[in-house]
Amino acid sequence: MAAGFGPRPPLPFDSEISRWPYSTRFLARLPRVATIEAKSRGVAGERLKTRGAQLGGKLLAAASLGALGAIALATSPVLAANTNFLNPGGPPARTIDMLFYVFLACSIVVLLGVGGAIVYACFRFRRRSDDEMPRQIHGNAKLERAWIIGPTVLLFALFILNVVNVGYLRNGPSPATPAGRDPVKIHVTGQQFDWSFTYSNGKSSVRTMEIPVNTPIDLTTSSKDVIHGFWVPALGAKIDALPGITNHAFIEASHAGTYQGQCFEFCGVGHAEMLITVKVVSMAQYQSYLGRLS
Ligand SMILES: [Cu+2]
Repeated sequence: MAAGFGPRPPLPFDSEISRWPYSTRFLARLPRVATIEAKSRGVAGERLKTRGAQLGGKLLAAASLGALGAIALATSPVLAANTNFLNPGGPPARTIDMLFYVFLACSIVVLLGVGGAIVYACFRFRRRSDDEMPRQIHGNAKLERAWIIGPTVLLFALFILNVVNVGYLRNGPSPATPAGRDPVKIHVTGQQFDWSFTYSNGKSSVRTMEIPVNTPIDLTTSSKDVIHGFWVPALGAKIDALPGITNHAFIEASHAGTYQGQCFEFCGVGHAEMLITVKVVSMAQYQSYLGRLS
């Protein structure tokens, strides 16, 4: 009998082969496994489609709400008029915008400088492996001087810029200067929930104030009840109207037109109704308006 044709003696790793996932038994079951997998993929696909449809529906609902909100805001009488403080209607609003842009530019420079230095340090001086200790630094006199002197100079410059302009923004151009013109005095009274404006001849108007163009308006404000806030963004001043205290502000318009404002201190349930309309007209029209008031 030829040696080697008898039954093969079991090999020590046969049992391992039978446990291997791709054993003969497993391969024989493959078509069934493939069917189950395909089915489960189908179910998962359906679930994915359903979730996609739900998400699409939510996005559509959000977009519709957004569009409705935009239409409601666009047709609002407040937004129909110029209420944008970055679209100045006169010299004080232009001065406020100049201050805003200077502060914004300085803030951006500081943000980029500090943020950039942090990001740079994170990458440049990071620990590159577990057995590496980054170089330890115990001070840098030049850098320390720079970050003390730099911000001090910057803050002092911004402080001076504010000090130089705050008097003008509060009181208007001094009559003694070339830009000085006699101001028109108007007293603003806030009460729940209306504004009234009393002119130099003692006559008053409600909600709508008329002022002459290119003329400083010297405003005094007070309140009959709670704290209100007078603000017509495109013309400048933002000033509280306080009960028992007379406050002071200055506005001016360079062009004829209508400007809208709103009480900016929450003063009760009718706060949203406390709109302010300022009509800017020529001096002749203003004088005629004063004559018509009762
Ligand atoms: Cu209010």
